[in-house]
Amino acid sequence: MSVSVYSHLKTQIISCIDEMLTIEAIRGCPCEELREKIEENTFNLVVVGQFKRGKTSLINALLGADILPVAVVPLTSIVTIMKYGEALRVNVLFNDGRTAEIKPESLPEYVTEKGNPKNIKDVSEVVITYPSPYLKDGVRLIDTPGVGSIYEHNTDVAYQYLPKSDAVLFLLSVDQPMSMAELDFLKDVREYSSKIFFLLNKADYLNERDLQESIEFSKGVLKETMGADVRIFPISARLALEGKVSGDGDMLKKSRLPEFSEVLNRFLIEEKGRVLILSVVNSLLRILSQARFELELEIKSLSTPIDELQKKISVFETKKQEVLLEKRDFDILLDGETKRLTVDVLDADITKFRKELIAQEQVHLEEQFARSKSLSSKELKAALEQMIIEHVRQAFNIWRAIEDDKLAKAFEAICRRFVVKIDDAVDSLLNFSSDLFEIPYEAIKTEALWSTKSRFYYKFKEQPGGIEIAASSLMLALPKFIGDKIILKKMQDYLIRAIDLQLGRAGNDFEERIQKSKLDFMWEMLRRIEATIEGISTAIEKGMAQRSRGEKEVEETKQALLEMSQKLNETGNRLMQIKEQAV
Ligand SMILES: Nc1nc2c(ncn2[C@@H]2O[C@H](COP(=O)(O)OP(=O)(O)OP(=O)(O)O)[C@@H](O)[C@H]2O)c(=O)[nH]1
Ligand SMILES: [Mg+2]
Repeated sequence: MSVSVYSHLKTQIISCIDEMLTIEAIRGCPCEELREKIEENTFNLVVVGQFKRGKTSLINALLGADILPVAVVPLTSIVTIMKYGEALRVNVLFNDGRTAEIKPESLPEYVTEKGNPKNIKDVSEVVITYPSPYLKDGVRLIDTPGVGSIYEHNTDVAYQYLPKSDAVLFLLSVDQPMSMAELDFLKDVREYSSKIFFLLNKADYLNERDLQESIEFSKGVLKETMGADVRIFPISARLALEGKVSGDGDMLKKSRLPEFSEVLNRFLIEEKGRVLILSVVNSLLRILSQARFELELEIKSLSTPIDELQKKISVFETKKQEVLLEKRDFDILLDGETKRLTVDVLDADITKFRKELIAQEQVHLEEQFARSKSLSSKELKAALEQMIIEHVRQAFNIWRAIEDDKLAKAFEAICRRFVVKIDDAVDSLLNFSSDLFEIPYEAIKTEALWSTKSRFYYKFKEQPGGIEIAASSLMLALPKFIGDKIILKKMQDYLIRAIDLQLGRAGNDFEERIQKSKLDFMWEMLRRIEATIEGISTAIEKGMAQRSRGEKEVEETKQALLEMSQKLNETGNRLMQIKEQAV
């Protein structure tokens, strides 16, 4: 499936949903939710690499516009997220939770090392919306600061976005052979992300023979680290951008970016797009199938003799009670499972992270202390304090992103198991009623929805909340030789306090999110059992109520119901066609 097919199927599905929403026999809510899922699906691409490999240039090239600042010196210092929007707009998010919209021209004042040295402006990330067709189907491009430059603080920032990536674009460039630091970074990237594409940028510097040599060299080095042969895509971000901006097709082709783009898109669609389409279509077919069953039941109860109908209703009642009991069991089980997630996973991770971070930062603190002998007490205190705040913040941002991903996966695994069980309960109720009232019912499995990476229930926090650490209150009125020792001791206490405060917050935040995700899931899933029971009961009641009216009215109702059923079939056929195109 290509991007354009994906895009086309997506539009078709949305139009089917709109159609379904006009049919009286379908209750609106689940359809709306499915529409949201398909409309909000994103493909997150994170661009990483050593400084100056051309990450930012690549993003400009993919967009075909000179939006992000590029330079010959280490530049990008802040993560920038590009996503689709009707107009070019730039929003800056700060570590303390503030946001501000800025003019696009002011971008360098926030995202570059020069305009915002050492991130004195305390920016956490920048979000840019732009009407590029490339972003239209939910692609998000994430630019990260280069690792390994003299600006150490830039390095860590790059890590935070890896866990949520669908693919990582790892940039190498022909003008700098691969370094040890690059390989170390790659080892980390490998830990956090499941798919890495390797790009060898600035191919325009070399002739074809030298380029091949450069590719072979990188391949050899990468094979060792990755444990297998990897494909390397030579590209020229510069030529690609120039080609796109000037409309020079030959130049674009020469840049070889289109070749890579195609492979990348195919991967994204196969991996995520197709599964999403199939699962949404299956869910819609399921809704249709159930609605059709209820319609037929209503038609049936228009004509079945009353006492026969009443006997059947009382048999149905018994089954209904059984299913409701089962539903209560699900409630209790799910509650237990999520509690276990909090205790076994989250609490254990917090304890481990705390221990490691305290040990690591105590070493840093002592090193910094030894280096700062010449400072006055006041300066010493300020320097140590600033270091603690910076380090703790960095460490937390990274840990939080990884933990978030881990919890999301664990939570979805729980959901997956329950969905299968709940589907079975609903199907058993429908199959039972199908036998009882002698009406066909076609059960459609929706499992595919849960075998995807798309996280439907776990509440991701889009923006990590600000990390604020209050300065320590410490008297400095002691003589320097005693004072410095006391400062170190006080700063050690401060470090632990800062870590514990952050951990307390992060822990609560995670727990709350697991709880909310659970409630959401429970509500939606268990509601399906109730909706099924209600649907069946209502259909019978409606049919029975109609019978007291004249024969002519009954016939008219029957006709209207048959027409509605016909509409359901038509939409069902359209969905089946979509499904065929997607497999
Ligand atoms: N010749 C050539 N130069 C390129 C190409 N891509 C990028 N450059 C140049 O390489 C330099 C670095 O490009 P950037 O895009 O800023 O690199 P970066 O990886 O984002 O750098 P940091 O943000 O500092 O990590 C700039 O001078 C670019 O013009 C290319 O394909 N060919
Ligand atoms: Mg850059």
